[in-house]
Order: sequence, then C-alpha cells, then structure tokens
Amino acid sequence: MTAARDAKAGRVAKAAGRYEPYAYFQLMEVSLRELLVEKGIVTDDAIAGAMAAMRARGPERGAAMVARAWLDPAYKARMLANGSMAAEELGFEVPGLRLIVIENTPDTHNVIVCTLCSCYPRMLLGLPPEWYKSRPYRSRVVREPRKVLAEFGLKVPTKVAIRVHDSNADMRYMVLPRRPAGTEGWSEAQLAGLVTRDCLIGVADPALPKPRRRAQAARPRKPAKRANTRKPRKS
Ligand SMILES: [Co+2]
Repeated sequence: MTAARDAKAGRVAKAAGRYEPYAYFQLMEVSLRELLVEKGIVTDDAIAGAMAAMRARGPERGAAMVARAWLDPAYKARMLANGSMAAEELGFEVPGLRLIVIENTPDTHNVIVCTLCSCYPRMLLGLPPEWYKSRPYRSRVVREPRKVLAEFGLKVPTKVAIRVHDSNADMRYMVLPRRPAGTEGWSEAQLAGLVTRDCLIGVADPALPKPRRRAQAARPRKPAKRANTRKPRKS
C-alpha cells in the first residue's frame, strides 16, 4: 500500500471525527477500484451511477417475476429451471451470477441466507436489509429456522418442512412464494403488489390485506370516538 493511499484512507476517516485506518477489505476495494479507474476500465461516474441505481432499487423486479410465474405456468417452469434466464426474459440483467428460484409448496417452505457474508439477489431485490447481514440471522436461521421464522411472525406448520438455502459468491437464491387464495382474476400488477421483499427471502408469506386486522387496529381509537359522540347528545 502506498503512502499516498494510506493518507487518502486516513483523510476519509478524519472527516468523520477521528482517525481510523481502513480495514483490510476496505483497502482492497479502494485499491482495486482506483486501479480499474486508472487503467480506464471503468469510470468513477459509472461506479457511482451503478451504486445509486442499486440503492434506489426495491424488490419490484423479483415481485414482477413471481406475479408472472403465478399467471403463466410455462414461465414458472422456465424460471424454476433457470432463474437467470427467466429474469433476463423480463429485461432484468443478472450479470455473471446463477439465480436459483425455489418454490414454496404445501409441503416445503424455503428461506434464504448467506452464512458467510451477505450474498443476496441485489439485482432483483435491491440492497439487503440490515438483519439479513447480521450474525444472529446468519447463524440462527440454519440451526433453528422454525423459531427464527416465528420471530418474524411466520408460523410454519410443523407438517411443513423448512429448507434453508445458503447463497455464495457465484449463486443467489430467490423464493417463489405460494399465491394466496382469493386472488383469482387479479391482474399481474395487483399480484406483484402482494409480493414483498420478505416474501422473496422466505421470512414472510404474501397475504391479502385483512379487514379484521383493520378493525383491531381501529380499536384503540374507540374511546376517542365515544368522547366525540357524547358531546352532541348532552348538548
Ligand atoms: Co455472502
């Protein structure tokens, strides 16, 4: 590492209030990035643009693939056979990675993790949530998946097996959740709206908005309503 780069690394940390040299992998990243720019292979603008696009991305692409699969059995078959090609069929690039889509069935529920670091289908779901990268999730979901899913509010019946899929540098997993009952005749866009990031990771199931839940949520407001209705009666 050159003195110039060390100084640069230090300067960045100084701006945050105290000197802290980059860690090993941060230095590796800066060194490689600067070499690539220096050699004219990429530009700083291209890197900044790609990072901005990644940050702005949500799970819409993954959700669109799921909605299409729910409506088109032939597409679903292609998606389960080759996730990368199925993504590209809808115009979503999966550069240099093997995407494996795993289907939830009445017998098996799937959930994804990267036990080593934070591999995640970013090209389809955007950046991973903090908990996905956390040590507790990464270590516990492989040991006690049923308990971890319950903590997410997803109670998987004991007769349903849970399969945990460990991502790595060359492959990414995405869950194809089950289509909720009561969505017959829904449009592709409506269906895609039910598919959240957590459904695609496997820590949630797509659900219809339940009117009962709304009533429960409204309950605490009841006293206020009574107070409002009393006044006109008295006057
Ligand atoms: Co990883």
